Order: sequence, then structure tokens, then C-alpha cells
Amino acid sequence: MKTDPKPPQHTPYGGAKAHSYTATHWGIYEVRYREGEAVALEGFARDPSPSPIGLGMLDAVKGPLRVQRPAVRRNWLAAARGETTDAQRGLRGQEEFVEVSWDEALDLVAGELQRVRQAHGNTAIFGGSYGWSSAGRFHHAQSQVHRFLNSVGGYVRHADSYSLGAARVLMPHIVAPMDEMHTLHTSWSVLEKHTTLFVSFGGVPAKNAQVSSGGVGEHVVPQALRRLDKAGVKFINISPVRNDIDTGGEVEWIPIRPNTDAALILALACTLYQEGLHDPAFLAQHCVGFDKVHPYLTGATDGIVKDAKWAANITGIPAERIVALARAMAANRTMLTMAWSLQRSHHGEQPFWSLVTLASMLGQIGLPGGGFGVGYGTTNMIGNANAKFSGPTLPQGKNAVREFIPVSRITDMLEKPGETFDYNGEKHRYPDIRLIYWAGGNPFHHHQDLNRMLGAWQSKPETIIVNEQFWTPAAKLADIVLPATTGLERNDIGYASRERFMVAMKQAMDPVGEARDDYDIFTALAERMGAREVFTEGMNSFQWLEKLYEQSRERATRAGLSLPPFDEFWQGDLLDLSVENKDVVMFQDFRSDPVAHPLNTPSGRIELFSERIAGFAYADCPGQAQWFEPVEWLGSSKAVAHPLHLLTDQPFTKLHSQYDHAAYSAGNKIGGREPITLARTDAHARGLAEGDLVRVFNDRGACLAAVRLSDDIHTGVAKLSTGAWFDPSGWRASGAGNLEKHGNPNVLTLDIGASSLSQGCIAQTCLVQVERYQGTAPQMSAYALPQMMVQV
Ligand SMILES: Nc1nc2c(c(=O)[nH]1)N[C@H]1C(S)=C(S)[C@@H](COP(=O)(O)OP(=O)(O)OC[C@H]3O[C@@H](n4cnc5c(=O)[nH]c(N)nc54)[C@H](O)[C@@H]3O)O[C@H]1N2
Ligand SMILES: Nc1nc2c(c(=O)[nH]1)N[C@H]1C(S)=C(S)[C@@H](COP(=O)(O)OP(=O)(O)OC[C@H]3O[C@@H](n4cnc5c(=O)[nH]c(N)nc54)[C@H](O)[C@@H]3O)O[C@H]1N2
Ligand SMILES: [Mo]
Repeated sequence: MKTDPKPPQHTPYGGAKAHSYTATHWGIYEVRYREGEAVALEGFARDPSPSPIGLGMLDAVKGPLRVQRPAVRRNWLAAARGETTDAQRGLRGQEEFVEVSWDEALDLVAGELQRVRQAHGNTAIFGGSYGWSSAGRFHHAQSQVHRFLNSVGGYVRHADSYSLGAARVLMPHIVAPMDEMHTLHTSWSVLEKHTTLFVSFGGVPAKNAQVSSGGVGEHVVPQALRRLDKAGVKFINISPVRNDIDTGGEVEWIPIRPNTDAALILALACTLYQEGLHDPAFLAQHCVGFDKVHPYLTGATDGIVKDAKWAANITGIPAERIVALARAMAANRTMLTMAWSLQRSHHGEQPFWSLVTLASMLGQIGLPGGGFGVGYGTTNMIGNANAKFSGPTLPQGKNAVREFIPVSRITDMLEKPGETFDYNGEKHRYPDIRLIYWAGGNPFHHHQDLNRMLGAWQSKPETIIVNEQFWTPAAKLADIVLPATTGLERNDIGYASRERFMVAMKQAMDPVGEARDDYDIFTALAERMGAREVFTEGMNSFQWLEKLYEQSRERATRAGLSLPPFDEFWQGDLLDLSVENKDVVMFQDFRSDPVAHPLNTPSGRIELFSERIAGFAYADCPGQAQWFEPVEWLGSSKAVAHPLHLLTDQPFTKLHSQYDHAAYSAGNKIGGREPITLARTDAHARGLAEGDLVRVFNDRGACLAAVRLSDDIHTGVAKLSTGAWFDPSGWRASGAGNLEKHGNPNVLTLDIGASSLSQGCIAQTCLVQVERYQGTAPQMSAYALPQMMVQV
């Protein structure tokens, strides 16, 4: 069977080629060749701040951690061959793998999919398969697996994301869907001209703006912040961490207790109201529900005045500072921005809803440089104003299965088949999953309370199939692992929303080992399951590239942008999509005429009170922004045993867990363990010094990490960035008794939904204790290859 003939005419690499480009989520890189072999990646010359993350990638791509051949877990294979009983299924993670031929592996996977479909229906297949995959619009693994599963009868899908679990559900009810909001944000150029006060909740971290889904060509955030500073904008950063913003100039830091921002913002709103500094005209013409907001602020509804004194007790910020801040906001052209991390918390809807409420009371929404943003700095896309059109996207087909879960309810689903759960005003049931197929994500990176998930992983699914490039923890914990190519080993198109460049990502090297493109893997499986035509539409990958490009070109034309035909694009390497006028003002039309340009909310206006959400009657998410105590925070009684609030932010050295094993990420570790940032006073109180090995623990889990001292973090707060590959001391779930040896914070985080409304991930709500690690430290083994058995 011939699945993917090499593209005609286009010699992708070798011979005279001196360079080509590749796109990653963290940047465009130039591939350097020596004698036809790709030898290095260099930062893109037209990028003012190329990310160092990509520079060492090539070594990792060629390195020992690649999955070389299809591999099947020993006991799973024995059971499939009828050599053992089902009861002897063995233990995922700790067992040897048997390397098998592609034909045998594909037969096994197709056969198992068929068996599960016939015995239990497609609702027994979880293809939620969340994850960022690689850049490149066609070989986007998550889209590929979804399209494939749809072609064979469907799968249980996931809704929403880990990024924006609470916001994706909340925001369409009250303002606009997050996907729309992303590209609407007021551009940096406008902020530079008009904003006088810029207030960030959670900073504007340039480390995060290294990234945009699909591929950054031009990193704009570091320069934009510098220009704003030079233009005289006053910056205030409200955050538990001082250095999550760098403007090159002065930034006032207001340290806040984690997860208390909603209380602060409600107190700012209360101050505006008490002092008559709010904008009644804007509230009347553009919003609904202020009549429900002010009685809550003044305490008329519950006897508690949400004033600065009240918030001071919760947030740790002096009342006078809160009052002065409210006045300054009203006196300036003020842009308020909030990092996405704030909604990744218990009751994570409330900080976003409070922000919208405060911005509405200030009445500057739709004015140049005023209003609010959600996520300046969170990715390079926000505030970036290049051409806007829908880029090349692989259609995923139609899913015949209706069942789904909110993405971070995966362990609940595995543990509680048949039980009901609340979500966005509806009740749903968890399906009974027998088979999990994952491509392009790492659940043992992204999910919370990994010990709990490990238990469910070991006991519930009969089969777990993973397409992976590397021997990640998710691959080690699978039954069948199929080796996938990286972006350097295939042709693709790099494009991200509002980015400046579209990139012809030409194949730079032969696939490592026997790795295949996900597309070819799924084509071969579809063939075995009688769905080849549906899945491929008769096209090889290169034909798909042309088709997806041409479709996107049509959409660009409709958006007033003229792109060249495919061949010209492919030969030319790069398209520049910059536009002359970069001045975008969010909600400008709505502001000027809310009747002619209504929002897509039930009232057409900003909903400070939502009848619809109120109608759901959720005690944990009522019809308007309110302060709720999170289940764990510094003000709770649980802080006695576990007195540190753990922030698990995005790592500056990588994207999630991707390329954790590459040099740049490795260079930031201390003795091979992930660093945990502690306030100097907190470290001294525990007798800890820089570099000390510590045990970080709570009732859910424990991990090792190495101390990094800081004066830039609130006392009582610790920060352990995500991304260290999960390295448990045992493959059975045993809570804090199972020591994670590398510094993966998700053994500590809490796995409950943000609220009944969204069920979003709440990774930032977590208390821990830290102590010196006693005894001889166990060896870190996250990068050890699983044992391989030779086929007999
Ligand atoms: N504690 C805590 N946890 C968090 C967060 C947090 O803030 N705190 N953040 C959350 C957020 S916002 C997110 S988005 C998630 C991210 O979670 P994920 O997106 O799952 O994390 P990645 O490490 O990007 O996983 C991508 C995987 O896909 C593989 N891959 C890449 N390209 C390909 C390909 O072409 N084919 C195949 N088959 N595989 C490929 C990579 O090797 C890697 O293992 O994490 C979440 N988890
Ligand atoms: N380099 C790199 N960049 C990335 C990613 C990556 O993995 N690596 N991931 C990308 C993805 S998928 C996403 S979704 C985005 C995520 O973007 P975010 O969710 O915004 O990122 P985080 O780094 O988790 O948090 C940003 C800041 O919020 C602050 N913060 C945390 N909790 C609180 C709080 O309770 N109150 C206040 N005021 N501040 C708080 C922290 O100090 C932190 O510096 O990042 C993207 N960018
Ligand atoms: Mo994310």
C-alpha cells in the first residue's frame, strides 16, 4: 500500500539546499544544512526577539528519546495473542515493551478499535486527546486523530481547554466567546498612543508571549512594553510575583495573595460606586444588571460591604492603596489586563467577571487605550494586529458520538462511568470508556492530581494507544506506542492567528527510525477499517497542503488580502501578512452604537448580571460576579498544615512538557530537578538555602525540587513551573507515598472543577508544605527509556 508519495518537484532537503524555514509554536527558525544534512536551527533574522527554546531542538529530535519503532506493552500483547488471561493485564509504566513491525502494530490497533466498537460502541472510545501537538496546520496531531476517529464512527470528545476552562464557558454569556476576543484585542500601537495607566493582574509575562498556537514569526511583546514605557504609560502589576512583567522602566508592584483578585476588584468597584466615580451612562446604554451589582457591593443584599477594608483582609493589600488605585483608574485612560492563569482557579469565573464589571463601571470599553484585556502577554497573539483571516485548517469531519466531557474531568470520567455531572446549565453523564487514543498531548503533563489519575489509568481502560515522537510519560503509560514524526521530518504550513508570517515548512530531514506522519498512520488504520476514502478524500499529504492553503487563500481574499497561488507560496518560503494600519480598538463599534452593533449575549449588551447563568441556579456560580473563598488559599484553615500557596505557571524554558529533555530546559534545572522559587524569608524559616533539595508535599502527593531564592515573590507563595516529565517512584497510585523525583507540580494540584458552570481546571488553587529532603536522593529517571524486549 502506497500512502504518501513524496511531493513532485519540491526537493525538500539535501543537495544544494542551504537553508529552509521551520515553524514551531515558539518561533520561526532557519534550518542550516551541511552537505545536505540539517545541522542547526537559527533564530529567524526578521524576528526582533527570537526564542531560545528552539535552538537546541534539533539535537533532541535526533536524540535517544525518540520512539524508534512501534512498541506494545508485553502483557497487553500476550493477552491480545491469547497467551494470558485478561486478569493478567500487568501494570502500565513499569513493564517492558515489545517492538513489533508496523504491519503488526497497525493490525493490533485497528483490531482493537473494531473490537471495542462492536462490543461497546464508539461511546467507549475516548479520543479527547487534548494537547498542543506541533505547529504546522496540516500535521496537527490533535486534528488528525479527531478526523480519523470521526471517519470510523466517532469518539467521546472534550469541550473547552486547560488554558481557559472557566473563561470559555463564562465569557460568551456575558461579553463574547474567547475565540472572538483573542483577535479583537486593542493593539499595542493604540495602547502606546492613548493609555496612561496600565494595570495588570498577573503581569504581562514575555516568557509566555514566546508562544502562539501555530507559530510565532515576530515576537512583539518585549518591544511593545518598552514602547509603552517610553511613551510615559504608568504600569502597575498586581501579582504574587513581581517579575512577570518587564517594561525596561518602572513598574509598581502590588503583591497580592493568590486567588484573591476577585475580592480586590470588587472592592475597587465598590470604591468607584461609593465615590461616584463610575460611569452611569455607559452602564445604562451598554450593560445590563448594574442594578444587581451595586446592592452586592454596598452589602444591601448580604450585609457585607465589599469595600477596601473588607478586601484588605482578604488580599493583604492595604485599604488606602485600594482606594487610591480606584481613583487613579477613574482619573486615567486605563487599560486593565488579566492573565489567563487567574481563571485557572477555584471559582475562576469570578476574577474575569469582576474585571468586566470594573471595566464597565469605568466606562472606557471601546475607547482607544481603555477598557480591559484578557491575556496581554499570555500569548504573542493578544494585541498583535496583522491580517485577520482563517488560516489553513484540517476539517475534522462529523462526530457521530454526542457524549463529551469538559476537558479536565478526565479522571472523574474514568472513575465514575454513568454518573451525572453539571456543565453550563445542563446535566450530562460520564461515558464508560474502554479505549483511549491520544495523539499530540501529554496527559501526565497537563492534568491535575496525577496520583489520582494514575490510579484511574491503571484500573479503568482496557487499551491505551498513543502516537508519540518521544518516550514521554504518556507514552510509557500506554499499551501501544506508534512513533510519530516531528515538524522537521515532514512538509507543512506554519500559520497562527494575527501573526505576521505564513511559512512553507519544508521537510528538513528523513524521519528518525521508523517514525511516520500521524496522517500516514491514520491513513493505514482507516484503510484497515474500511474508511480510507473518507479519511483521505483520495489525497496524500502534499495534496492536502495545497488544498488547505487554497481554501485559506479564498478566505483571505474575502478579508481583502491577496495571497499568491500555492506553488508561488511554497517556492517563496514565507508570506508577509503585515498590514499598514495596525490600530485595532476592542468593542469600538459596540461602543459607538450598541443597537447597530450588539454583542452576541442574550441582551446584546455586557451582562453584569446574567439572567441565564442565574437561571442555572448554581450555588457556586450565581448570576453576577462575587467573591468566593477558594477551597485552598492562604486564608483557609488548611493553610496551617500546608502554609504555602503553590503557583504552577508556564515554564519559560519550553512549551509545557515539550523539549523538557532539550538543552535549554535542562540548563535551568538544579542537579537535574526543577527549581522551586521561594521567598527568602520562607526559605530561611525552613533552614533552606539556594540549590537545596526539598520535598514539596500535601495530602495528594509529593515531589522533589531544588530551591531557588527570590525577593520577587510574595511571602507564603511558592512557584514551581510546569513541564518536568512525570517521574514517579512507583507506577501505582499511593498519594504522597509515591514520591515524584523530578519536580512535576501536578502531583500536588487539585482535580476538581472551577464550578458547576464550567468544570474548568483549577491548577492555581493549591496549598503545599516544603521541607528539606532527608537522606540520599533517589535518582531522576524521567528520561530513562523503557525496557525493550526482542520479539520472540
Ligand atoms: N499545574 C498546571 N498544569 C497545567 C497548566 C498550569 O498552568 N498548571 N496549564 C495547562 C495548560 S494551559 C495547557 S494548554 C496544558 C498543556 O498540555 P499539553 O498540550 O498536553 O502539553 P504538551 O507538553 O504540549 O504535549 C504535547 C505532546 O504532543 C507531542 N507531539 C508534538 N507534536 C506531535 C505530533 O506531530 N504528533 C504526535 N503524535 N505527537 C506530537 C509532544 O511530544 C508532547 O508530548 O497543560 C495544562 N496543565
Ligand atoms: N514559554 C511558554 N509560554 C507559554 C506556554 C508555555 O508552556 N511556555 N503555554 C502557553 C499556554 S498553552 C497558555 S494557556 C498560556 C497561559 O498563560 P497564563 O495562564 O497567563 O500563564 P501562567 O504562566 O500560568 O501565569 C501568568 C502569571 O500569573 C500570575 N498569577 C498566578 N496566579 C495568580 C493570582 O491568583 N493572581 C494574580 N494576580 N496573578 C497570578 C503568575 O505570577 C504568573 O506569572 O501561556 C502560553 N505561553
Ligand atoms: Mo494552555
